[in-house]
Amino acid sequence: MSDFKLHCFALSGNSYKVALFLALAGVNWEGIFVDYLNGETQNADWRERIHEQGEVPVLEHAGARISQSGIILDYLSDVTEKFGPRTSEERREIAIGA
Ligand SMILES: N[C@@H](CCC(=O)N[C@@H](CS)C(=O)NCC(=O)O)C(=O)O
Repeated sequence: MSDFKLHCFALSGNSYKVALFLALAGVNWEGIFVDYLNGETQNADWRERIHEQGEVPVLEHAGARISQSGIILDYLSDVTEKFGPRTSEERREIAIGA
């Protein structure tokens, strides 16, 4: 069983940013394909289970479910202690890029 689950799809740049982090960090993760183009995120059941506003990416980890790619990246840098800022200048630079 994976430590991190990422609800995502390949055409999503926001998903890609998070998937790239997970891959480069070398953690145990899996992508869960979201059939966005066929309207899966419009589905009431999907919205109730995964994200009420129907947005991707969504990360599941340690009982938490987190959305918004920039927030996810910040969370991941905290829990993995990788790719985080070493200075306040770097923190601002990362926030702009995320
Ligand atoms: N601010 C969000 C944006 C996420 C976003 O726009 N995701 C798109 C797919 S890449 C989406 O799910 N949009 C929902 C919709 O169009 O209904 C983030 O950075 O994660």
